[in-house]
Amino acid sequence: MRTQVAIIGAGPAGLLLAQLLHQRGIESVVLEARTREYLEQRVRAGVLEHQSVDILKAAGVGDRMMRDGLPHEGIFLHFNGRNHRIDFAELTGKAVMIYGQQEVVRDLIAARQAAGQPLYFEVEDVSVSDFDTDRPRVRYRKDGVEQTLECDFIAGCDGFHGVCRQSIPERELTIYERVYPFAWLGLLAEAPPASHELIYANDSRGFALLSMRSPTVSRLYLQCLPDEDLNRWPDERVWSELQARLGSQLATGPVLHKSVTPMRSFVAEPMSSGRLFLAGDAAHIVPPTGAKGMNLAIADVQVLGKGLESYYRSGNMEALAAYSATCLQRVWKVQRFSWWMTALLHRFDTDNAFDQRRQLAELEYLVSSRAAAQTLAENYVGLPLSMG
Ligand code: RFL
Ligand code: PHB
Repeated sequence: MRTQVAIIGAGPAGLLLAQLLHQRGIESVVLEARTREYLEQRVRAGVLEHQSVDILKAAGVGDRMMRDGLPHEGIFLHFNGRNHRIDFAELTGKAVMIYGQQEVVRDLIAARQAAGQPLYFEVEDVSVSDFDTDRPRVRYRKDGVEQTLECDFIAGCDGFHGVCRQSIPERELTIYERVYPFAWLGLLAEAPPASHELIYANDSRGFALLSMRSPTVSRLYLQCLPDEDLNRWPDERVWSELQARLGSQLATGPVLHKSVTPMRSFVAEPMSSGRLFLAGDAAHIVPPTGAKGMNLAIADVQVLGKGLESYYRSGNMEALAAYSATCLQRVWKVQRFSWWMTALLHRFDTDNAFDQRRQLAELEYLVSSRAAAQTLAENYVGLPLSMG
């Protein structure tokens, strides 16, 4: 089998790249290890930057998002017993969109199928090779049959635990990493959110976040131990802890999903090797506090799609050669923001009373200085791609 671009992974990065290429008449094959049902139900990100919204609309997959998504023009920071609003619309003229990652994935899978383009689920034993030549290959097994896919380029969109980054010779990559000494316990519940906008709380008991998926479904998080045992967290304890940290009277309801997410910052440089290009979580991870992971994946494939388009139009490799450097400029700014939001809002086990007062002083400064609030706002709604 032969195609122009072999895409490994059908998360937001892989599926959106496939759609961007299809719009430009470039052929691709998408290979995914999991089932379609699993991808469409996996509860993950929920916030789209304004630029991600524009990219999804231009990709022709924005209809349901524009109908069912919730545009938000600000967030609340909760500390010292009070909520303080950061007004994105006033500070930046922009907003974000609340729309679940699994809905983005659902829309992209539907678009791929409507276009009649190849997307294979439950593919096993994927391996990538020969990307240091102009005939890269992907081997995999589907329904028990070994297959080889020859291509011009491989897009490694297979997430943090995928095979693509691991196939790049170790000596070519530099890894930058920080693992945080806490995790998030996340709850999805059938309960109307207690606030119409997100609340990020810095509380002496630890961080908490109120988010949502719709006017009747709440998404809530609280800082917990990195190896937290969910058995220690029956629903009643989670609700009362959230209530205490968020300082809001929460409407409770049936819990649809409960899980623990470890937190890390991670960058692999460069984001390419020969004709293999890494995009999204395969190349970098951010702690979820800034709501950036899915947005970085979307920004990466926008750059990669343009690079591939330029190659197939004119045979020019220049934009592809610049792919890694172009993305990393922005990736590092987003890494910095995600680390900063995390450091501002969480309790670290190494913190003492001085650190806690310093955090509160920084929060006070943020909500009393327009310059400081604007810095948060312009990063949260999303830095432009050109700031790369
Ligand atoms: P994904 O979504 O992990 O997709 C990779 C896909 O590759 C498949 N795969 C393979 N397929 C074939 N062969 C192999 N060998 C394969 N190995 C893996 C996997 O099955 C999978 O389907 O990566 P992608 O596309 O780069 O997208 C990244 C995002 O998923 C991720 O950054 C976000 O979910 C992070 N994130 C958030 N991002 C935001 O922008 N805003 C948020 O509000 C936000 N909140 C979050 C988050 C992540 C969270 N968790 C659970 C990690 C909240 C949480 C709790
Ligand atoms: C979410 O709704 O899942 C969410 C919102 C904001 C974050 C992280 C996750 O910072």
